[in-house]
Amino acid sequence: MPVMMAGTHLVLFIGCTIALLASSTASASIVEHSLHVQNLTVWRLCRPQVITAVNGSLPGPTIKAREGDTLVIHVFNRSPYNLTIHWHGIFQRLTSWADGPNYITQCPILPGSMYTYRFTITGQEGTFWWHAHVSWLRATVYGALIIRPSRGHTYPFPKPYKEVPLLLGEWWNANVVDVEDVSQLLGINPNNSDAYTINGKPGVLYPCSRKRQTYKLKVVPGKTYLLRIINAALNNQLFFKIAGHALKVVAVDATYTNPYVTDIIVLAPGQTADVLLTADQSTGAYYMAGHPYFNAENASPFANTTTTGILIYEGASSANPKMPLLPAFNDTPTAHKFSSSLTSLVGAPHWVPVPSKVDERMFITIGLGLSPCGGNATCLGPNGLRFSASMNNVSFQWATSMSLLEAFYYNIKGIYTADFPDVPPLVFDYTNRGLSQSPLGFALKGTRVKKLKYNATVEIVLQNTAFVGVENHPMHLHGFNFHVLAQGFGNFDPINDPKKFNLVNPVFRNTIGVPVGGWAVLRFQADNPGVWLFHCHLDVHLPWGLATVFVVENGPTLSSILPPPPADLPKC
Ligand SMILES: *[C@@H]1O[C@H](CO)[C@@H](O)[C@H](O)[C@H]1NC(C)=O
Ligand SMILES: *[C@@H]1O[C@H](CO)[C@@H](O)[C@H](O)[C@H]1NC(C)=O
Ligand SMILES: *[C@@H]1O[C@H](CO)[C@@H](O)[C@H](O)[C@H]1NC(C)=O
Ligand SMILES: *[C@@H]1O[C@H](CO)[C@@H](O)[C@H](O)[C@H]1NC(C)=O
Ligand SMILES: *[C@@H]1O[C@H](CO)[C@@H](O)[C@H](O)[C@H]1NC(C)=O
Ligand SMILES: *[C@@H]1O[C@H](CO)[C@@H](O)[C@H](O)[C@H]1NC(C)=O
Ligand SMILES: *[C@@H]1O[C@H](CO)[C@@H](O)[C@H](O)[C@H]1NC(C)=O
Ligand SMILES: *[C@@H]1O[C@H](CO)[C@@H](O)[C@H](O)[C@H]1NC(C)=O
Ligand SMILES: [Cu+2]
Repeated sequence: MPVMMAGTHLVLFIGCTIALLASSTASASIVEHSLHVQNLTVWRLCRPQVITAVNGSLPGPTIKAREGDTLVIHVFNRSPYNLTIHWHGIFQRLTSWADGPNYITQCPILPGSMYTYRFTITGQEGTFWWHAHVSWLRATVYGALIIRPSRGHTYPFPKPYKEVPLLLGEWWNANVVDVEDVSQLLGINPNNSDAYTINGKPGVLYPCSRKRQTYKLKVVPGKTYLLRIINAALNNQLFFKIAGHALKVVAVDATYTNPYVTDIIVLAPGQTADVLLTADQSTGAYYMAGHPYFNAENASPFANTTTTGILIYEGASSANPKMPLLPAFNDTPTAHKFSSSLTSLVGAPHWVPVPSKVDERMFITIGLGLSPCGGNATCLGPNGLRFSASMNNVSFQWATSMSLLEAFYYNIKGIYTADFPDVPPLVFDYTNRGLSQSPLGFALKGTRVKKLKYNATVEIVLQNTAFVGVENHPMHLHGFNFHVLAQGFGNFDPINDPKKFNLVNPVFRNTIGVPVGGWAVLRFQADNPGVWLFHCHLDVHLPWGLATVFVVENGPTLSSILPPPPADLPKC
């Protein structure tokens, strides 16, 4: 039950000595929920499977609040695994402790333990989601997090008749933790998933899924629905389409966009899109469908199946729905057209202009590589090596003895080094497909972070590399949104490409699919002290090291200093 705190701007944290100013208008609420994480046996694809699930459902419960509210979420870990929860897209202003990534901002919640996440939603509204940030648990531990405008505020588009979360997911006929462990042990690609899902259901194109395992959305003719679409899949970008219907994109990653009408959307894992759908076609049934946008070159086979749900008009039969024609799996032009057509809606709620003065410039290569197997283990990757990934020739090494945030806060040495390089060690033809070995060599593992002064403006060129294979990596930044100034294919051209920067209304988001064999330029303002992970949101690449961390120092005022950790923060 939300507890009202009418007529006050002050929200006091219980068990915490500081008071935080909530930004909102007349009232802000405390929204309190419990999440119970435990084994659940579910039937999918003709067989039972034990999964780690939240509150006995897949996806887990949708959490709803308003801008300005304080969320208090008690997480009970009754699963056999270490657990943390991340609130994807939430800035966590002055609450870096509640961000969630394992060993970055906290130690895990041990099996049998609980932890309470407390944070206030300041200056953000839209479609977010929550998910586990340990191992591969997010395959089944995820749900929607919907932030509505604060009381008295409205959307910058006509109020929809209904709002519907659509969570796209990925399903294994296996224990996902085992799938991940085996691939790590052998240094190889993990097994592909067995299905994609819409709100946890695979749909009619998979065995035993026709009746109860197909998501259905009933609509009233003439009404407009706000679909809050979330790509919660582990390792695949997804095309999504609804037969016969136009989709009007009005927000991505919880920032408003100029309305963009399309019949196809593409989302990378971690991205969200708010889409208006009007039931303006002839009364009947229509499939919605999703399948991968797969762009890795020289890659092993991928999960090339298709998930479906059914849109049914009131009064219509669900028989013989029309099927949309999805793009080819490797249709990069269609994916790129969608991603590069989005612009932010100037003047919309929480709109932020592009900061003009840049304090820190970084050029970061992102890509796959190989590394020695290690010890006397046996790897089954190419030439007996293991797959690896790096940013500027650093393959991220996860800490294990404490979180980086504790090391930062208590000034403990030896957990990380603040020497993540601003540029790669070598300038080369990054996207040359003909190289038989990486000019960078074997990237060394390291917990190397980039330190930023409070409120520094950071501009990053992300450049994909071709060794092992080019691929569109969805890079996700914790703690901030970034402006996407430009993106393109091939090597970034420092002379001519800056002329194409959109400094007026670039899309403002938390996850960018960097074009395959290409580049993207981001800019953000580091106005939030704490420790923030920046990583590829394909879970297959995360343990390979496709990550780094920004450590943002405290600012000069009370409202720019990170408060102490919550008393119940899990210990390692
Ligand atoms: C939960 O599932 C795991 C994996 O299948 C299993 O090892 C464990 O025994 C189960 N725990 C309980 C309490 O059922
Ligand atoms: C999750 O389940 C618990 C236990 O049944 C319940 O108390 C809680 O309200 C549920 N949480 C949500 C967000 O539905
Ligand atoms: C991976 O797939 C292979 C072949 O289908 C299967 O034998 C193996 O058990 C799977 N591994 C895991 C960990 O699920
Ligand atoms: C999916 O991939 C398999 C090989 O891995 C191939 O035989 C099959 O034709 C592909 N299906 C589609 C729909 O592309
Ligand atoms: C190599 O394997 C042996 C036997 O399993 C083990 O005792 C030893 O610690 C291993 N060495 C390394 C470096 O992993
Ligand atoms: C990349 O890192 C490895 C390991 O530290 C090093 O051997 C190699 O020289 C580096 N590459 C370049 C181009 O400096
Ligand atoms: C942060 O820097 C911007 C300029 O980039 C400035 O406008 C703003 O006032 C600064 N904010 C704080 C809190 O210092
Ligand atoms: C769970 O977390 C604890 C505390 O950090 C750690 O000691 C333990 O090794 C972890 N367990 C696994 C299976 O990773
Ligand atoms: Cu990746």
